[in-house]
Amino acid sequence: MKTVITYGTFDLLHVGHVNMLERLADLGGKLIVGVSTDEFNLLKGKHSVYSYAERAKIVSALRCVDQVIAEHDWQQKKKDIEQYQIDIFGIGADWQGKFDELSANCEVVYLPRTPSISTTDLKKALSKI
Ligand code: C2G
Repeated sequence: MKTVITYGTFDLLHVGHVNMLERLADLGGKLIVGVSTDEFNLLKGKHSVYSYAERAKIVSALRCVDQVIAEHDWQQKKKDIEQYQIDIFGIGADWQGKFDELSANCEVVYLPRTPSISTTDLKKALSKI
């Protein structure tokens, strides 16, 4: 059993998020998800429809997710990897290479995104209804 960690906003949870989380969970057997706080989202230039509390509750309800923690900043990953004894850090290939420095602390994997779906597109579609 290996412990996997990933991070994200996970606003308006959709099948692309679920595909990623299920594939990451399958890599190790235990999955911890860092959900970006509303404050960190603003630093990422994102304005979520759902609050942090709502996004964290929705993600934690997924069968493949074992634990949800708050993602407050860019720097916490190394500490999280140590604190939660992480074996694998994984994230979508849209971040390819951005977190390679974590390979000193654990295995780093970038997985392909699910095509043709994004929170941005969902927001656009909903705004036209
Ligand atoms: N994702 C995916 N397929 C999509 C959309 C998203 O696989 N169609 C994946 C992303 O690659 C990411 C995860 O779902 O691994 C969460 O995506 P976002 O909520 O957009 O999170 P992001 O803004 O990438 O935040 O410190 C890391 C950041 O917090 C990542």
